[in-house]
Amino acid sequence: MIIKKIVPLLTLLLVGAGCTKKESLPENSKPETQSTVNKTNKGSENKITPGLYSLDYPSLVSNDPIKKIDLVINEIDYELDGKTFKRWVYTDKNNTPYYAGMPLILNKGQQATINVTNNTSADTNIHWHGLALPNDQDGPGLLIKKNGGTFTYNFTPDYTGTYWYHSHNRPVRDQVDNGMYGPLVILDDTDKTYTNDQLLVLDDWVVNNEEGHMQVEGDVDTVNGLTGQDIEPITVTNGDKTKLRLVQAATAKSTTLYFPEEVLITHTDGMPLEKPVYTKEITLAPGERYDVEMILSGKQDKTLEIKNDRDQGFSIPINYRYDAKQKNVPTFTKSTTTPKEIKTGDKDLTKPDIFVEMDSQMSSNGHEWTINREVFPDTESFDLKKDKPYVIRFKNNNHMSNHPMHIHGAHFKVLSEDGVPLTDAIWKDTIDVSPNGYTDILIQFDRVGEWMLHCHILDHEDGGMMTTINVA
Ligand SMILES: [Cu+2]
Repeated sequence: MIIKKIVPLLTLLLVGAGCTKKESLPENSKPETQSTVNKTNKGSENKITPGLYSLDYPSLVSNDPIKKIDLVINEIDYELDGKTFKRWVYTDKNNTPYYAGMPLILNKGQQATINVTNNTSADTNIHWHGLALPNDQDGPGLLIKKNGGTFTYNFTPDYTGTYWYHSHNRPVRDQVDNGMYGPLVILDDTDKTYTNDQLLVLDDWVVNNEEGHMQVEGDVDTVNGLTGQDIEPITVTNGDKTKLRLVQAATAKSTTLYFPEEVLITHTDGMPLEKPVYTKEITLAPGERYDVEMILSGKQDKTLEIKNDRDQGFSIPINYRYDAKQKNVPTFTKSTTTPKEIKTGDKDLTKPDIFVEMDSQMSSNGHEWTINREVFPDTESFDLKKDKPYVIRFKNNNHMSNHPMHIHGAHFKVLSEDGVPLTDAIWKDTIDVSPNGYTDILIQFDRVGEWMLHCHILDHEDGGMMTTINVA
C-alpha cells in the first residue's frame, strides 16, 4: 500500500494555492535601458531554443572539470497574450530569449563558475534552489548591484537532479514574479537512457487584470515562457522514453497537470523516489519540481496533450508518431540512484525538535504572515548543529491558504503528514503544508551557516513568513 501512502502526499502537495502576479516592474526600478529580444535568435549554448527546453544529452557532456557560464540579467520587452510589457530575464551575453530563464546544465561532479552581470535597475542576488552549497555562494547576504554590478559564483553541487535558481532579494516576489528565475539541471548517469529530455517551466503572469489579495496571481499561464498556441509541441515516437522535468516557478499559484496516459514520477525536488509512482496527474506548488518518465505506444499517429487545471490554462501538445521500423521498446527506468540517508540511531522521530507554526494576522501594518506568531525579521530563529538529525514539525494554522515551506542548504526527508507516517522515502526541499494540516520532516545539515526557512508563496515570505536556521 505504498501507493496509497505516497499518492495522497503528492496530491496534497499540490492542493491549495498561491498565486503569481506579473505586473509592470516596480516604480523604483523601471528599466533605464531597454532591450528587445528577437524571437528567431536561437540560443547556441546547449542547443536550447526559447520555447522548447530540450536537453540534448550527448552534446551537453563535457569532460571539463569546470563549466564557465556567463549569466546576464537583462530587462526586455516581453510579448504575452497580445500585450507587450517589461520584464527581467536571465540570459546570456547575446540576450537570447530564454523566456523561462537560461537553463544551466552541469554534469555530475562538475564545478560551476558563474559570472553574473546585473544590467537591471534593481539590486539583486541569486539563490540556487535545492542545492546544498557553501553558505557564502548562495542567495541572501550577497548583493549584485544594479546597472552593471557583477558577482562570480563558484560551487560544485553534491547531487544530480532538477533544480532552479532565482532572486532572493526582498521583496523577492517582485523580482521572481517579473522573471528573475531559470532552471538548473545536474545530469545523472541514468539520464543517458532517455531519448527525449525536456524542461517544462511553469508560471503565470498578470497580463489582463489583477487578482488576488493575500497574494498576487497571474491570469495567463505559461510553459517555458510561452502561452496558448505558442507553446511548442513535444514530438515522440514508439521508441522514445521521454523525461519531463517539471519546474513550478509561479510565486503563488499551484498548478495541477493532467497527463493523457500514466507517467512515472521518479524524482521530487531533484531527489529520486525510493519507490517511483505511476500517476496521471501531479500538482506543483510554488518552488516544487517533479521528474516524470513518459512512454507512449500504439500503431497509429495521434495528437495528445498535457493540460492544467484552469479554464484559461495551457495545453502542451504531444505529437505521437508511430514508426514501424522502430524496434526499441522502452521500459520505465528502475532507478539505481538513491538519496542520501540520515542516521538517526535511537532518536524518537515522532517527537519534533522544532515547531514551526504558520499563520496570518492583521496588524497596524496590514496583513502579516507569521511563523510562531512573529513577522520576519523578528521571527524566532533556530540554532542547530552540523551533522546532527532534527525533526521539524510544520503546522499550518490557516484554514484558507496552503504554505509551501522551503529550507535552504539541505534536502529533507518527509516523515509523516497529519500524523500518518510515510512508508517509502520522499525527499524534498519544498513541502506544501495544507490548510489546517501538519507535516513532520527529518533534516540534517552538512554545511554551517545561516540558512533561510520560508514560505514559497512569495507574498507570504515578503509579508513575514520567514526565519533563519543557524547551523554551527
Ligand atoms: Cu505561505
